[in-house]
Amino acid sequence: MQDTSWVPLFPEGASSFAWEVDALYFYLIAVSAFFAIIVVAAVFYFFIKYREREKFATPPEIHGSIPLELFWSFVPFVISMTIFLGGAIVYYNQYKIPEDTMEIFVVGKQWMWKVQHGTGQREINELHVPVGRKVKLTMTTEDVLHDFYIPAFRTKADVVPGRYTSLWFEATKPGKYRLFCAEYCGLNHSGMGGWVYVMEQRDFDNWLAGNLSNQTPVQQGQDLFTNKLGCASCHAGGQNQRGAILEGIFGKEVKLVGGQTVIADEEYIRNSILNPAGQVVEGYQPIMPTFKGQVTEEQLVALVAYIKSLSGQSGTTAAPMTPATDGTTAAPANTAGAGK
Ligand code: HEC
Ligand SMILES: [Cu+2]
Repeated sequence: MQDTSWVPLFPEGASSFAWEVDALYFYLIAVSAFFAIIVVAAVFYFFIKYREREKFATPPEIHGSIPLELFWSFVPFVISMTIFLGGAIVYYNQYKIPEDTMEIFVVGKQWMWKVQHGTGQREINELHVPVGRKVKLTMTTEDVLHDFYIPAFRTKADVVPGRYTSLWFEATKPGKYRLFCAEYCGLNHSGMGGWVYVMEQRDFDNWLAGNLSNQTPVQQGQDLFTNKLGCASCHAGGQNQRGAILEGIFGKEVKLVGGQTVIADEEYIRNSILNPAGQVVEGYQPIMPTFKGQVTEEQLVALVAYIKSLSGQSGTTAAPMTPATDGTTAAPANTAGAGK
């Protein structure tokens, strides 16, 4: 049973884990209803059984019962453990991001969602995704806390200023689904939403192809890196290299001055750009200037995508894309199979 759309109060379920969330929810309701009924029935039963029959009667003394104590300790323990385990499994499936995802960037802003695809296609308050493909959203916000919520996919995640958060899903049914901001974020919070369009892979490819003149995030990042922000003057390699080597660092451990090591993930790269003095790479002088206030969230996303691509991590299409050097875009290939 994977379809709960017949339940009047439930939104349609359209992701690979929607039914798991619903099943857990039904289970919680069933457990609660079961005990509510027992309690209410016992209340009425005792009402009648122990009603006042004569004034000032002394009831018989009750002594403890070990088997009874064991029984009502053990049974609730087992039940609460099934709730815990069910919750943990559903949580794990949602928050562990699988490897082979198509990455899409999302920047929240009072009061809109700005989306950019790996091919450069941009959209606002709309998100087009292919059906049967694992999609990862890497999200941040320009201003306050927001929360990206797609009820039909049974998933949501906070979008936090100054950080990247991510969320993944695999849509199972083509269609049009609601998208909301689920964190009160000011006057027009209720208007901060839109639609998710789940399309067949072929339609999605056509939709993407409708806008190939755009730069991809990687190309945009490269442009910022070499031209607009001048990162290349220190990081380009060769004899004049004064900055740390960026090729191949993504996902690897970086040794910092002071002996600490960190994993070079999106967050780390972002911090290295905004607050370089905070984590200085071993063997280098802290000469990198801060770029705080000079780059927008979208430019940061592009820089991160570019630095990732230097490690052979495109993360933007399922097909491995060679780091963009000549301004061409790898066409999104349909490689992912539909489901497990
Ligand atoms: C003045 C030279 C200079 C400029 C300009 C510069 N950097 Fe750096 N960068 C460095 C140095 C030196 C380090 C190593 C010391 C440190 O971590 O601060 C570094 C470190 C980094 C790191 C961490 C690397 C690692 O191996 O962990 C990243 C990422 C980075 N820079 C990105 C950028 C980006 C993006 C820009 C442009 C927006 C930029 N840098 C501009 C000199 C520079
Ligand atoms: Cu919001």
